[in-house]
This record gives sequence, C-alpha cells and structure tokens, in this order.
Amino acid sequence: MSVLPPIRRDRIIAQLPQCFIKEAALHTKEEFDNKVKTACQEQRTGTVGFKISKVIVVGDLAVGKTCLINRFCKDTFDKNYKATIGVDFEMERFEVLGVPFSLQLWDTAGQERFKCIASTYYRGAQIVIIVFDLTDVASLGHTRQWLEDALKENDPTSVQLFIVGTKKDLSSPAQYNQIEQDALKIAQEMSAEYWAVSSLTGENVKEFFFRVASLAFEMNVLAELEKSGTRQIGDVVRITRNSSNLYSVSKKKQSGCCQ
Ligand SMILES: Nc1nc2c(ncn2[C@@H]2O[C@H](COP(=O)(O)OP(=O)(O)OP(=O)(O)O)[C@@H](O)[C@H]2O)c(=O)[nH]1
Ligand SMILES: [Mg+2]
Repeated sequence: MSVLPPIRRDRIIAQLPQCFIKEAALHTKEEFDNKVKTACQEQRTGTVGFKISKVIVVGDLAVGKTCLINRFCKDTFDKNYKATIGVDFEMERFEVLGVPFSLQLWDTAGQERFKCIASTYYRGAQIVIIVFDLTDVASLGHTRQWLEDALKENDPTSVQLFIVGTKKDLSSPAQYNQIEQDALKIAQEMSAEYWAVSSLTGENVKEFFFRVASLAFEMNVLAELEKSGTRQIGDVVRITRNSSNLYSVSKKKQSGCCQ
C-alpha cells in the first residue's frame, strides 16, 4: 500500500511546459525528449516513478519564497510577513507522461540569523530555486551569494537552477523591463532559467512549477536510461551536443541558439 497521497487531477502534465523567456532557459525544446517519451510509453522509467526530487528555495528575507510555495501548493496568499524559522517543506505529487513524480519543496529562511540552520538542509538538492524581489534590485544582486552557498553543498554539474523574480504585481512595466534586463544577464551567467511571477495574483506560478517538475522529471528519466544502458553510445554524444540546450551551445555559438 502506498503511503503517498493520490495525485491531484490538476497536477497532470502531458506536454512539456514552455520556458518563460528563451534568452534564459535551461533548454528551449518544444517537446519532451523523444527517448523520454518512448521510455514512458513503454513503461521503462525504472525507479523514476518512486523518486522524490529535492528542491530548495533560497533568497533574501521577505522576497516571497513562502508565498510562492503556498500559492502553488495551497492556493493561498498571506499579505502579512511571517519569517520562516529555519526550514519548512511541502510535498507535491505530479503525473508526467503517465508516470508519477514527486517534488519535495524545501522553503528556507532568508534571515541571516536562521541561515546556518537552513543551509544544513541544502544537501542533496536536484533543483535550486533562487528567489529575488522584482521591486528590490539589491535582492537580485544577492542571488550570486545564494547560488554560491547552495552549490557548496551540491554537485554543480547535476543541479538544475532557476532564478525567480516575485511580486510582479508591484512593479510598473517600465520598472519591470529594467530589472528584467539585469536578471537575464545574471541568469545567463549562472546558466539558470529565469521566471517572473506574482504570488498575489498567481501569475505564472503554476506554469513555473510545472516547468520545474517537467525538467526534473526529464533529467531523471534520461539519467535512468543512461544507467540502465539502454542508450547507445552514439545517442550519448548527441544529447550532450543537443542544439536546444541553450547553455551548452551558447558558449560555442552566440547567435541563433534559440531557434
Ligand atoms: N504584492 C505582493 N506581495 C508579496 C508577493 N509575494 C510575497 N509578498 C509579500 O512579501 C512579504 C514576504 O513574503 P514571504 O513569502 O513571507 O517572504 P520569505 O522570502 O519567505 O521570507 P523569509 O521566510 O523571512 O525568508 C509578505 O508580506 C508577503 O505578503 C507578491 O507576489 N506580491
Ligand atoms: Mg519564508
């Protein structure tokens, strides 16, 4: 008997959700990798269906980490600030291409005095979400330090990184455009995927987490296929050079990478 709760009907992912902006995406493919689709159809996804991927959410105090998680997991929003003390976590179950997949979302404290407790939970993350406030440029600058801290505890080559600007409802279009330029530069520098959301209105929140779940799932299935040796040597070479992987290609080829 499974101890996990059933998967909600609104957590079913049948298509690859698209990135927010092509200039800063983990990849820009329109569909799930063909090998992933075939493996799911043939039920050759190994242990992925039982896997729980760890996600850590980090960033300055009061940038909106807890509100972001609560909007997605509970569809609630609290306008009063209550600092997270240490850490908190939520479990979210999805079904991706017919396969169950779970994310464990770790909400960490941004306040300096709780940072040392929170950082002990960073280890073993497959996904790092660095949050900043779109109305506070300093919080964007601090994302570099958050990245450094998160990567001290994790293998930088296997972590999928996202940088998320919150409180989109509070910035005027002009303000937003200005900070987006800076955020895109930082995201590209970090090889992170950029998103802008509002937990108050819910704008882009579900789309963002569906994208996170899908990319994490895809990575896990590809890793599982590689491990089980079902992939041919030629295929391995093709994957690492895949032109739709923005960050591996952009170093060699500066233009036309997003087509
Ligand atoms: N208008 C608006 N306010 C937001 C949004 N997201 C968060 N807030 C407000 O920002 C404040 C801080 O939000 P939290 O989610 O508690 O911030 P946090 O990053 O978890 O803070 P720590 O736990 O201390 O690290 C609260 O008063 C929220 O109501 C948003 O999208 N729009
Ligand atoms: Mg919090």
